[in-house]
Amino acid sequence: MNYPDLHRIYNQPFFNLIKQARAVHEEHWPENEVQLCTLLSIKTGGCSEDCGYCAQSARYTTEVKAEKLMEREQVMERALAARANGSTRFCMGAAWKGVRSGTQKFNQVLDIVRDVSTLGMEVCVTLGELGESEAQQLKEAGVTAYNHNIDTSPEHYPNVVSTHTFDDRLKTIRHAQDAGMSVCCGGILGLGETIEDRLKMLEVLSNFNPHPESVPINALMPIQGTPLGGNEQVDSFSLIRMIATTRIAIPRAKVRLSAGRTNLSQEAQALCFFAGANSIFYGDKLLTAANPRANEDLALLDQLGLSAQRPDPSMAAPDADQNRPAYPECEVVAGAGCGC
Ligand code: SAM
Ligand code: DTB
Ligand code: SF4
Repeated sequence: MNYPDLHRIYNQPFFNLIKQARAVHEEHWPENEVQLCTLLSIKTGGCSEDCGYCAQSARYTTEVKAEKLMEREQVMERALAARANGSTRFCMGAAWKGVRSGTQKFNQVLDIVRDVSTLGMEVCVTLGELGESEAQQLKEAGVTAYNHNIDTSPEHYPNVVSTHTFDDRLKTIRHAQDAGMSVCCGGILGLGETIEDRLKMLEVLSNFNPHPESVPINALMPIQGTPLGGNEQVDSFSLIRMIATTRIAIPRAKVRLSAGRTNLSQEAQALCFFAGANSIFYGDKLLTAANPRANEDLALLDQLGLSAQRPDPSMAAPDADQNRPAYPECEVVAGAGCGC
């Protein structure tokens, strides 16, 4: 979908927008289900990158202390607990610029993925930059989906991060897609961007070919000590508008109401589900920040007559549309090619 269409959709009167989004949602997701995903930070803090929102960057003094990569036995314990609590996707995050084949840390991650993939849950990882070979090995080890967000518009990205580029993000996404992993890719609201930036981000996401399997919409959780720690909380109506517009623009993707739910009323969350959100992070913690308590979430879903979605661990990546060029494409995004 292109920017003018997204602008028109987003700027309708609020009720027209959520009504349109609801119709698209019911057509593609008639089951009244919400996917429950549990996050675990398997390597916390000490990250070389300077993402201005992140508690885990080594460049800022935050409450997060750097830790080493978790052992596979500990990770398995947490994955088993997540499954016992009803989670169907287990998402493991690492505070790294990226991973490289042949390194001890990457081999350790592959072992963790092999173990977790035996549990019947969808396995998601978010490890930063990937090349072709790393993506292939993760796929073979049992990863279902790779999370790598574009976070904001191409224009606003350099105002938030200087240690890597928007195009670097797109290249990693291409490598994950080429390896046959589903891509989980979305962004954050509240980084000092305009509504135009939010819609330009959505324009990029909606032009992915194949489309992203899931789109996390995070609301900035301002972290003291980071450059964006003093930013205002995102207002609920613009979050709901963004979710509705995402549902309309990418009908078959799961739209995940992600970080920032601790700041949302249950009524605002209900409107997000009405407008097309059908996935949440579930469990008392995100990576380092707080999330609503699991029993409160289950009570909310029950109140709304929503049930937990079943896992689909063998989930194939979405099919590409053969009538459109593959996007992101390395040559296109890098100008001169990425050398991969
Ligand atoms: N290091 C990997 C990367 O950057 O892709 C994975 C972890 S990173 C923490 C995953 C995503 O979490 C970011 O892309 C961003 O969208 C989201 N995120 C991080 N800090 C956040 C915050 N303070 N508030 C909201 N979302 C946040
Ligand atoms: C995503 O889009 N949001 C998740 C997940 N992908 C990895 C992470 C949210 C992080 C919130 C801040 C924290 O816990 O440090
Ligand atoms: Fe590192 Fe990811 Fe945080 Fe950026 S968002 S500082 S890459 S952990």
